[in-house]
Amino acid sequence: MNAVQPAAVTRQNKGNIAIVLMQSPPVNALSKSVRVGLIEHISAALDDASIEAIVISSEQSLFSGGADISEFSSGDFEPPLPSVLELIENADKPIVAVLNGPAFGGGLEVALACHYRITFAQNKVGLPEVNLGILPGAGGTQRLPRLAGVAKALDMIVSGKPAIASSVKGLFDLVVDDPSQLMASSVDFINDLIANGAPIKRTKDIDIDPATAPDELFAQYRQGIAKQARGFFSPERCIRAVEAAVTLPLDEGLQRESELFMECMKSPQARSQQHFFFAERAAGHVADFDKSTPTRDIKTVGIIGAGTMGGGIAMNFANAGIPVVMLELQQEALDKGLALIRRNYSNSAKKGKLTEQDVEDRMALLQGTTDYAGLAEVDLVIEAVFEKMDVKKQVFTKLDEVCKPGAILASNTSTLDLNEIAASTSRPQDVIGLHFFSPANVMKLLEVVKGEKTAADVIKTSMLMAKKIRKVAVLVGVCFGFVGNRMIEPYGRESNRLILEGASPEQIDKVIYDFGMPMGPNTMGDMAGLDIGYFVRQSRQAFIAHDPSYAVVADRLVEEGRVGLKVGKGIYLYEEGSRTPIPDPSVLAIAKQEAQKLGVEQRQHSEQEILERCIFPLINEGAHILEEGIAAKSSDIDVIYVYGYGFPVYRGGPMQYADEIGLDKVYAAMCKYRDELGDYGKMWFEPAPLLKKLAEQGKGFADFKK
Ligand code: T1G
Repeated sequence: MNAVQPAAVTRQNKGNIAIVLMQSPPVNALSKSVRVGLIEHISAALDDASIEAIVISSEQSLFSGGADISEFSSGDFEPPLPSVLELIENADKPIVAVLNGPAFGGGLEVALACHYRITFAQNKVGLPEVNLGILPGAGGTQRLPRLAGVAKALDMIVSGKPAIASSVKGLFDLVVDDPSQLMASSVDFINDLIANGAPIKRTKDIDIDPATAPDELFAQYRQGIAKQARGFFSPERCIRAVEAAVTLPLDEGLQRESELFMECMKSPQARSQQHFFFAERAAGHVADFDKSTPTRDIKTVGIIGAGTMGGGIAMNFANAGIPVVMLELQQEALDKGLALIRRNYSNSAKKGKLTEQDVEDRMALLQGTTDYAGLAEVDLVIEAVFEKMDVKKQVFTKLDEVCKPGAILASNTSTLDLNEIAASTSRPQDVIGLHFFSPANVMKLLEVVKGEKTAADVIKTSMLMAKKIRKVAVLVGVCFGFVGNRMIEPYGRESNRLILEGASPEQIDKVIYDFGMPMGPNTMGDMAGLDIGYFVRQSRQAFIAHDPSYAVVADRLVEEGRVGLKVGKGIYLYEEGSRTPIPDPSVLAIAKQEAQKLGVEQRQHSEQEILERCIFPLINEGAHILEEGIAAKSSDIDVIYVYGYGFPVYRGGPMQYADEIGLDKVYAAMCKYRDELGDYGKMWFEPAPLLKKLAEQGKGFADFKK
């Protein structure tokens, strides 16, 4: 016997007011049952002669998170949300939306179709559909401009960012300061409506004064968003929908909105961005722990190293109100680190992101010590010391001596073997990797690295702690480079090899930039410092010894002191104080010399070859990572690449991108380069067995479960 599902929508009459409540946890997504329930209860209230007004509100802590994204792929939109909104807007009794919590997407669109709207000042409302590669498809692009003005509506719709309710002038008929007074104030407001025979205010009756939306408004807006909207499909369609609101009556505007909505919905970008919405959340659903796994209480955190990395990590905890003890053995280094953090906070205050009080409150949470004993009582220690195994082992041996039982001992290593680090302690079950990406106080990604012996409660505590410090955590296994840095290696290798084969750095970077990465591999290498890759290659000679050409040009540049932007020259040249890469013909000359030495033939390369040779080996490495269980699912890899490396979210991440173009194409290209690039191809383009298998089965990485 199936348990009876509680009704997704309820109705109760309070005198002559019908209260219609959505109750569909966790976010009142406007699924079919909610849409059917709204139609049922609103229609019943309209037919009930004793009812003179109708309230729509929520039993949940938020009003509604919008349409049910998980239903999109079903293609079943019956009854369509716009039909529910037409019922509301055309009703002959006043319908009042009482927003008792955040209202996003279709949730806000329900409120926009109502005749009156009430909420509390600090509530949040938004139309975030653009983040899903679509646009508000239930009247949001037509009704919000009528209520809140074109400029505000344009910004909310195209940015997708939530707004504080009190900042959206014209949207609400009553805004109360105290949320606890919301319902009482709403009932009073509605009783007044009834008593005064207030009119039924339909948004569709509002015409937009064209003078408030001159053509230059849209032209300037397009220009203003050009950089961050680069490559995206839906922002432009959002703008066109709002333009329609200015010139067309509501019914025609809704038709135009619907056409643009379907244009977006059919795009690969919408599929990719909706994939990513769930991928980001699924990364936190770690199969390794369940409700019965306990967690450890983290009241104070120790950070070893007050340099750029350690300081950035410390800021994350101070921002979350968690006290930090920072250890540097030299007082001068400690003072310098704390001063850098204060400078960072002060800069945020200058930009208005923090108040001066915020700065002082956060700095007060940051204590320093020059003695390991200062870490004796912390619940979690994170070391951010030099990336060398013997240094890490010394630190962990010391932590094993001083830290209290049950303290979690974490390494911020970005490539080293966590199991080897854990083995230098008597408590490997308490050791975990917390790989922050630099700058640690900015980048959202955190690779949580589980060692062979890491305890389940340590994993669960770390994953939940990541959420508390507003990081997107992905659980990964131990291998060189874990997931992100392991996959970026073939990407960098191919860029170096293509330069050796005669491609110019700027040609490579343009192809990759046009693909949607924030910058090409050569610009990225110069910015990070070519010496980082150089030292990694030096430490991995055994792994690359079979390829004498491996990054030979980059190695030459580093050996000549050209380590990148920080010294004004790397693969590119840089003018004093400028970050603009300037191509340097001498790099091509070095490539030509080295190619001759190695017998490598130089030639022209198509953009397609450059793109495939940089991106497909990265994907292929992801397939190996899945086969080895280093990542639990392909969507975790996507989350790492979008948040850690700027992979365009409109492509969903490297593994989603591969699934979208078809693994058969990726497999065929890998085989092509394996067979056409001589010994080099045989060395580096052998398709991963999982890629081969899935391609032959006509499946995608998303179908693979270890
Ligand atoms: N549809 C389906 N599931 C949703 C959902 C939605 N709209 N919103 C959240 N979930 C799931 C989510 O996957 C997670 O599931 C759980 O709810 C808690 O989410 C016609 C077409 C509302 C601010 O884009 O921004 O309306 O992982 O962890 O941190 O114009 O969820 O637990 O299994 O994020 O408290 C537009 C998306 C839809 C808002 C709450 N709306 N959601 O944040 O919880 S398209 C959005 C959010 C649309 C109309 C168009 C956030 C939240 P699980 P959570 P949270």
